[in-house]
Amino acid sequence: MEIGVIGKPNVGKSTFFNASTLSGATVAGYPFTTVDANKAIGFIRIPCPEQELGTKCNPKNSKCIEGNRFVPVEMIDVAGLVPKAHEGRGLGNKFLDDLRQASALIHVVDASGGTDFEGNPIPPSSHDPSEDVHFLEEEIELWFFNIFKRNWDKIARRAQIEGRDFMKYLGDVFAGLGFREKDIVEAVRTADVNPDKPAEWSDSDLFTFTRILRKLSKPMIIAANKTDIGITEQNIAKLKNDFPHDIVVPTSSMAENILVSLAGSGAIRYLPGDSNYKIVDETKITDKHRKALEIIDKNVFGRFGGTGVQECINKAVFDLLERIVVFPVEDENKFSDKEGNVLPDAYIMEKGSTPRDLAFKIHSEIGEGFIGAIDARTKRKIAGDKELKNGDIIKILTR
Ligand SMILES: Nc1nc2c(ncn2[C@@H]2O[C@H](COP(=O)(O)OP(=O)(O)OP(=O)(O)O)[C@@H](O)[C@H]2O)c(=O)[nH]1
Ligand SMILES: [Mg+2]
Repeated sequence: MEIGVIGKPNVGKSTFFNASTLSGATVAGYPFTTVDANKAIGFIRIPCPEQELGTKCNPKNSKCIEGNRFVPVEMIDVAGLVPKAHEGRGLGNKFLDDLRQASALIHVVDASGGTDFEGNPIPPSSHDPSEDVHFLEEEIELWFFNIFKRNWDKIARRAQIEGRDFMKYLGDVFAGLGFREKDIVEAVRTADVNPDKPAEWSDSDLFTFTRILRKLSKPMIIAANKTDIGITEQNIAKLKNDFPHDIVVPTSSMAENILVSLAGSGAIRYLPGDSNYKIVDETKITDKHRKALEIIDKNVFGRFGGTGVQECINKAVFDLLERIVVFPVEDENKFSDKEGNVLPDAYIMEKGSTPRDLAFKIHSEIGEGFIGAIDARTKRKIAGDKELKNGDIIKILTR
């Protein structure tokens, strides 16, 4: 499961990526700073059950800070995308290729309206960020469409001749694009096209199918960035109004970057996703920092209650991708593994997963030996096919 950070050039993608992964991708105020995609680990933030259970955890696959569990997710920062990228403009095709495996996208737009279509800086409020959402969605859809179109006749004919289940076949042929079979089935149904006769689909059928499949397989959150500039409210209201079905999160990736770096140096106390910070060492705060913090107080915390960066990652995982987090344990009384580590692991799983799925996720041998599970909170046995809930602590029973 990879989360892609995308958008046109110079909107703050690398700044967002660096702030959320604590890595050092190059940031600069001109287009195409990023050429090769950067990959790093970001985190979702959830309450750690240690507090509720009155215990102290020893995390292994995640980290816990002051009762907050940060669970890793892979993130990818790609080159900026300009109009007609699907025809290869800018770094078009390369950028699009880098996105193949992303299961959700965070679309960073410059909500201050201070960047044109090509990523050149222009005076604030001179560009409507809603237009960026339209063009970017269309670029991705046209990219998919062209890939389908190039191969369609061949695969449609082959599927029909060989009498294959076309929806499954399509998923297999384009496995590299990360389409799930259930999304293909849903897109065929919604587009109202005949899966038994794909060779008869018109271009318009194929495009409708592609658009729906894109929405399902690469869902997007809009990060309305650069809120620190202070004149973004109108554009954010317009984005919410123009895209009522999308999640729009006001963000300041620059603020998040400053806050996490000041927290890292011990100058302030701040955790990603906090709605405030506290100065703990005045001597580490320069005049420049102080000025930046004043702006962050006023424009970011004052107006939006946070930098929004953590919120985007959490929403991508929980709302767009509909995941849950489950804590497997081996000792349901101590909530620990065999070595006594309390709440050692936090697994991100698809909603609808069962204890049996969890067993297979831990190890195929555990999955094969699965005979049942215990809810460690209630100490009750639960059925192997019962749907797990977010935050469940589960002991797997094996033969
Ligand atoms: N005011 C403000 N500036 C920001 C913010 N995020 C990024 N910037 C600035 O915007 C410019 C571009 O930032 P990058 O992170 O390099 O943008 P990018 O989208 O990765 O750009 P490319 O790699 O060229 O596509 C830099 O000057 C950043 O300092 C923000 O939240 N607020
Ligand atoms: Mg970049």
